[in-house]
Amino acid sequence: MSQSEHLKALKDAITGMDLEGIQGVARAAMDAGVDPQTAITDGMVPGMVEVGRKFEEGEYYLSELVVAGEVMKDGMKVIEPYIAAGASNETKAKAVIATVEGDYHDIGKNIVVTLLGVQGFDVKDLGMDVPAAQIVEEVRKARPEVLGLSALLSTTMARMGEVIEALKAAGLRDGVKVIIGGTPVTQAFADRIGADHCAVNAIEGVHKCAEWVSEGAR
Ligand code: B12
Repeated sequence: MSQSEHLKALKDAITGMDLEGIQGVARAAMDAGVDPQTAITDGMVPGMVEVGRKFEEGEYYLSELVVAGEVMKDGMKVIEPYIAAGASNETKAKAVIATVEGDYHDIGKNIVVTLLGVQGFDVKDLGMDVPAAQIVEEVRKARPEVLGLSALLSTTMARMGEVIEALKAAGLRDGVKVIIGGTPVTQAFADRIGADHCAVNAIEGVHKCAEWVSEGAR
């Protein structure tokens, strides 16, 4: 099988909600030497985008979203160790990351956590549905160079602004770079709420974090 056939098989396993098959498909891609990051970004993620489109068009229901999410997570379990094996451990900085309150989407955030780890970040992952007060408390305790926030819903993205306001109120905003990500967020939104950067995707976002640290961010 060629690389593009492996990527298509990964995408099809997600859109086909192939819970039994995904790990075999992912293992075959890794055995064939497909780059693990490419397997995620050009294989599984396009599958999730397709699932979202079908949901929007009424062809898929919530149950399908749930299963597709599980399939993606099972695939990640196979692929993640291959990414971690290439870890550079160069950065030596701290990051705190969370999906904001009211939002139960964590697949994209989890990819960011993995990639930050590969860059050598010591990552504290607070999970999903995390209230602003808890995020601020973690920043106070860990004093990370970077805070990453994720939101996938147009109804929860406003929470990111609340986190930044709470950081300011606690006198912690100047000590940390804030990066936001997720499908509904834009650079214009980041500017409006006072975030430092809006990630185009996980890879670009993690590069930005590494750049900040190499510039001596804080
Ligand atoms: C899977 C999924 C779910 C799963 C989530 C499972 C899980 N554990 O995450 C479940 C079933 C729980 C779910 C529920 C709902 N969902 Co949903 N879901 C999706 C779906 C299909 C895929 C999301 C995904 O995982 N994509 C793959 C990942 C890898 O991509 P990503 O999250 O965008 O992340 C990438 C980047 O954005 C970036 N990134 C993300 N976060 C961050 C953070 C930082 C710091 C950085 C640097 C980068 C970064 O990195 C990632 C890799 O590049 C999307 C459709 C879509 N196209 O996004 C809908 C979607 C997000 N859901 C939607 C909706 C409406 C819902 C529900 C309200 C449905 C309902 N009626 O109940 C609920 C809400 C639940 C809640 N309160 O959160 C809508 C949102 C519309 C909107 N704009 O508000 C979407 C867009 C579907 C649609 N087209 O209508 N969903």
